[in-house]
Amino acid sequence: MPSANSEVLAGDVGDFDAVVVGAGFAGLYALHKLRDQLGLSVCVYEAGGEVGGTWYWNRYPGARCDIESYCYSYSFSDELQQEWEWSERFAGQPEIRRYLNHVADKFDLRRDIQFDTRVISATYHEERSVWEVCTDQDHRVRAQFLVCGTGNLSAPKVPDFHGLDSFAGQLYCTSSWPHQEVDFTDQRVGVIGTGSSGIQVIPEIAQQAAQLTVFQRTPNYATPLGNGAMDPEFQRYIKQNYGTIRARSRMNNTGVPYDERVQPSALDADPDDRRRTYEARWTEGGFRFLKDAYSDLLIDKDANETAAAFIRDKIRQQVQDPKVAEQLVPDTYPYGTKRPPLETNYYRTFNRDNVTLVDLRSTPLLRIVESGVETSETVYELDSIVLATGFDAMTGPLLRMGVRGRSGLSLGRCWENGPRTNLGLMVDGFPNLFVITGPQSPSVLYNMPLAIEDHVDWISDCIRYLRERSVKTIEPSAESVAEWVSHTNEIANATLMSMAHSWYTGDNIPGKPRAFMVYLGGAPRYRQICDDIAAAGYRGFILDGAASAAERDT
Ligand code: N01
Repeated sequence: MPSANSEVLAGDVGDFDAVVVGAGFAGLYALHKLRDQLGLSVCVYEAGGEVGGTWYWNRYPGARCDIESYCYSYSFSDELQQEWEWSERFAGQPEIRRYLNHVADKFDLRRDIQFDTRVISATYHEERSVWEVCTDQDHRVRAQFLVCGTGNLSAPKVPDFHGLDSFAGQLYCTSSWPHQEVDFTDQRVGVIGTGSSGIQVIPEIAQQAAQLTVFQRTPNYATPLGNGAMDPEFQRYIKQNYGTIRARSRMNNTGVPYDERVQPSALDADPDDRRRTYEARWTEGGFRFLKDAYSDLLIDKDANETAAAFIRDKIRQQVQDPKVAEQLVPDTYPYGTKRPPLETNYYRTFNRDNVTLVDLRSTPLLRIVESGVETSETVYELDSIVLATGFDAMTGPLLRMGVRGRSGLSLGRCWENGPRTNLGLMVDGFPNLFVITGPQSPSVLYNMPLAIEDHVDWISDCIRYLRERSVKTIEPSAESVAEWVSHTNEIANATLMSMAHSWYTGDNIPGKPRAFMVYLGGAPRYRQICDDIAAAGYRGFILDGAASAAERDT
């Protein structure tokens, strides 16, 4: 069996059963599953210098997960679950990287991963039913299956600030933070962007910099993370009950084992009871405030407003200067319709003497100049600028990879009006191309490691099915894709989720077609649909150029 490291040298052409792109949570598990359980020859390409994916690149101070670590981790190996000890309730980026390195060692994954190697094109050759994959290191390999573990938030948004190149100080991006420690002591620092990344990095930089200026365009509804050291007693309890915890997590839309105490409607609740419920979830931290209180918060605008008003009051209570507090209060979109950040000391950071908030809605950012940031009001002189301006989410990583399917059709052309998939897993006209947590699957609104495991397991079962029947290709029918797109949109339109301008809809990228890119029917229901389709002989899919057996029989 060829090995990615030993046999595919620059310029060579190698043949594999599968090429996997990415060595984050998704690519690592895909390699393990396809190589070690299915017996395929697998080559993995990873643009970073080590495993980790998003946790390799986003190493800015304060970066940490916001789903509890005992949930935000693999479930496929109980041995792994039992041996790994999390030190905090929500692990920081260095600990998550240590965990993924441990996984790579334990399952001997590195030998099939080419690091520092970016895939620059993937072309389907119809006559041979193979994918040819080229990299920026001059590799050219062929494989029957192309599995994309490219992540949903891995293509940084490059903001089109006029004059960005003219800045004489240091420029940093949270999404590609330097490997060596950055020291902001005695510096005047500006942070642009107040999404999850900005909200994590701002309190950290404020503790070091002489002066921190935060440039905010849209305020966010951030609720407390509630981090702390992992209680050894709780860790023991988890390990003893991991099977049940994972089963409960998989039956929960967010992929966490929250109690089944969520009440149907915030509007039906007595106002005092509702306030107590919000207060309790606020104190518990994590996603409990959004996901474990009332089930109509993302469906009914009035219900949503009860939660939004509660958060606004909390912001006002935390920020001493009423003018600054009002600038931090969101009021132009419903709570949860932009991805809600979870915070540690974020709002209180604005009480510090060395922190200034600049409201870009009232004083727009005009340009970056040599000495700093110019708004309609003044020039802010800065030594360093930190861009926390987000990602070309969901579709960006795939579209930047130069994918071409049948008849040379580019994925970009195919998705020119927004992503079109069946199940978020496959695209018509792109046979044997699998996307892990692709657009129109639950992905980012579920617990990512579990979402990844669900998809990799489905892909692996599918490949096994094809191989057992000597079927060379699978792709969704155009009809099944049309149905899935319309089903996904129908569910999204029944919610409030499209009401904000966010990366969920592509609005954060100028010129990107607007489409809600996440399946909102819930992971348990979604998993059942995927399982039913597989059990029906891949209903809605075309096998070797013909409708699946199930479809022919009906
Ligand atoms: O990016 P974002 P992010 N001028 O798009 C502003 C995950 N994540 O990297 O809202 C001025 O949310 C933009 O303003 P606006 C998580 O899923 C998880 O912070 O467009 N400002 C916004 O404030 C998250 O949702 C964790 O008006 C500009 C910010 O930049 C996702 O990654 C931690 C601008 C971008 O916010 C993305 O988060 C970090 C411009 N031209 C990230 N362009 C965890 O905790 C953009 N902005 C697990």
